[in-house]
Amino acid sequence: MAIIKFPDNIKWGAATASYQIEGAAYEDGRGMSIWDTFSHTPGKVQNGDNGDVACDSYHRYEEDIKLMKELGIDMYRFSVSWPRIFPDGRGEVNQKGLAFYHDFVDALLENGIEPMCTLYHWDLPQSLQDIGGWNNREVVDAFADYAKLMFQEFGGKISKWITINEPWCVSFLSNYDGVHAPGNQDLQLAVNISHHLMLAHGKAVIEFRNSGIEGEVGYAPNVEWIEPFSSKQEDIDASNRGMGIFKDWFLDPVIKGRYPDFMINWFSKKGATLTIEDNDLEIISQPIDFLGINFYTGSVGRYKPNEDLLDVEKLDIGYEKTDIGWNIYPEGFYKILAKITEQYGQIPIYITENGACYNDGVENGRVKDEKRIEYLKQHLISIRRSIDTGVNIKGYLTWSLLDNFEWAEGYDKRFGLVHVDFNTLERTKKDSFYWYKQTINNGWFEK
Ligand code: JJW
Repeated sequence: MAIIKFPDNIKWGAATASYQIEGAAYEDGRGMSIWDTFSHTPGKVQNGDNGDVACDSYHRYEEDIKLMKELGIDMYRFSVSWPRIFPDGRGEVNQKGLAFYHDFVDALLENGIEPMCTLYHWDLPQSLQDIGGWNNREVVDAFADYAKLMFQEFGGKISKWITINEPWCVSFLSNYDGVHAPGNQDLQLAVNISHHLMLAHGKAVIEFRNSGIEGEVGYAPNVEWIEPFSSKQEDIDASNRGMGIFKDWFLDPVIKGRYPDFMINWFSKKGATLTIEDNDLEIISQPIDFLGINFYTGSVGRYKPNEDLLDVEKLDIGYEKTDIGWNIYPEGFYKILAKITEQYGQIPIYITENGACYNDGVENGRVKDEKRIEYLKQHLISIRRSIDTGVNIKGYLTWSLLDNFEWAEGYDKRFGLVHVDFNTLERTKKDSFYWYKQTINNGWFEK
């Protein structure tokens, strides 16, 4: 048995996102988002689920904050629904939307919980999709205007800001694989959108600095570790592409001010070109204050022509998997953090998402999710090891506080420390909730 102890100044938290928890989809002047459209399109989401009600956190946030307070988190990461603020994405501001987030943030602060606010966690206003979505540079400017308004409104209350969550999901998963809204399958579109997202990020950072408010701004790419199957160069290259589409493609432009040639060349080989306008890279590479990293999984990668976009076959070498089918690979968490630090320096990092899908139900008022506890322990051991080797970890926020709407997977895939009954909306604390509470309280756990 060992004691795994964390530095006193590490911040502990939990994360959620607006469309996944809020519900109240038609209330108080909220406009439609691409996830309303997508989830109401038959065949797009498992069981035909949608976010109309979700966890009903829009109405139950006081109860949720009580849970956070009991859990003892320092920080809560949530996202703002852009179409609650601008029902049409731009133009008229919806005061009721702003009022909701003021009440919510005030309640967090009264309870001593620091808000970390994500501006874009996937619920693009449908009106903006109607003019081409992220493929249209007008949408980039609409995002900068929305960000500016939020900084002005919430300066002095919110000090940690994330511009874009998981740009790979927003571009490739949503516009090449077609798995998430808006569900396109077009590589050129996905490449354009990935660049426009980075531009939107950079413009928001400029707005943040110009606003003069206190605080820190960053963004949150999701990453995976892909271990080469062999020492053959073709396997190493394939694995680097497999990771590159998450890591280098979305980190190089921000931190180094240029896109990685090996990825530009690969996309062009697959028929898509990257078009950059003058000054774009200067805007994108504005200094940021921290990096958010979302990590869940990884795999072994082997070169296989025409297997997928990147010609990398992700092998199953017998990993244990969570209930969403993702490999459990805590070693990969350590490795990707070491690699990011090697490539980009000791930039402050918040782990903005890490957690496990297990679908355990309530039995006699209790949820025995010991596998989630084990997953969290293994990944926190990787964090401990990362800190020891010089990765600048500032905080750890688990995904998620609550079971919620897991996008195309619907409500069946549960990531929460708190169980939600989606018929009654009743919340039940899982065993992992009590374990995390104790870990936060102690600053260590036993393994
Ligand atoms: C990959 C599916 C075929 C969220 C993926 C599907 C098959 C090419 C979880 N992170 O709910 C990745 N999440 O909102 C943000 N992250 O491929 C937060 N990534 O593709 C969580 C889904 C995801 C995915 C899901």
